[in-house]
Amino acid sequence: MSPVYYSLRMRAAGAGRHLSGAERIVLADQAASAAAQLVARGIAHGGQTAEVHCTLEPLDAGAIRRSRLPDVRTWQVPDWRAGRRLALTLLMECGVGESAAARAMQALDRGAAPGGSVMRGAMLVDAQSGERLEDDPARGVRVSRMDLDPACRDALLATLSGAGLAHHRTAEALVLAGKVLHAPGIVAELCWSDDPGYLTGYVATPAGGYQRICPLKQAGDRRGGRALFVDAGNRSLNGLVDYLESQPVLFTAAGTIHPPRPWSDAP
Ligand code: WAQ
Ligand code: MG
Repeated sequence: MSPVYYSLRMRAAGAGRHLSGAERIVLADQAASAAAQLVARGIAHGGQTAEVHCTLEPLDAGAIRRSRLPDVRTWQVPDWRAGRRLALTLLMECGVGESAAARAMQALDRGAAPGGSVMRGAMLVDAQSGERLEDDPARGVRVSRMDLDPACRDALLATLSGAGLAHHRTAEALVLAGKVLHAPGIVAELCWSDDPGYLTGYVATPAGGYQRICPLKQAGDRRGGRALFVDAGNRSLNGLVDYLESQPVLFTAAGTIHPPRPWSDAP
């Protein structure tokens, strides 16, 4: 019998706001332990968590696409402001307009949801005009149904960890960016965490892969988020959102992982 894959999603909320979320693709015999892990993560928010929702849904195995993770580069910058300048440079190199990139960074910096709080999902941003395109600016678009292939998950995690990328955030962000980079009309993704202690962020582009920037935010800052830059001339927003939310993608191989390098634009 061929294996049955499930989409497993968790979201945790408290005091009327989103606290954390996660998405996995698991086999039936791993579903209970993976769900328990995500519930544990959802309630580990310093007593703020009021509710944790877990959803388990079978996937059509024939619809699953398999792919390779993006190549990884890590740039060490002198401080978070230099990190933002590098992010701007990388975004402009791949065709995002300067003001569109700057506006998106400003939105993430201030809290991209109405009222300055953190969004549950990603903003969709017109790569030229900088206009926000998502229907719901509080929820954004939640990229879902992607994971390391269960058949090689442990080997891929060992490869990442052997290259100095042991944090679960890195593997999860790499998987998310890997799915995003195959999306129709995507020019780039920009991300930094809402965790006040996790300062590494990234810019991902189809040509440049996954480029980590350490640091990309200031220590102690509780704001973070994601901007997905969309080619204005190639905008089938419904098709794009449907792919991001629903198309299952599993990663079966790592890309090239380059050693960390310093970057500075100081004279
Ligand atoms: N789809 C869309 N947006 C999401 C998703 C998703 N599945 N998950 C999170 N977001 C948005 C949401 O606004 C979060 O507030 C924000 O992104 C940050 O999420 O070492 O940990 O889970 O290479 O805090 C990046 C660098 C870490 C990793 C990112 O994001 C590395 C991170 P977090
Ligand atoms: Mg998260």
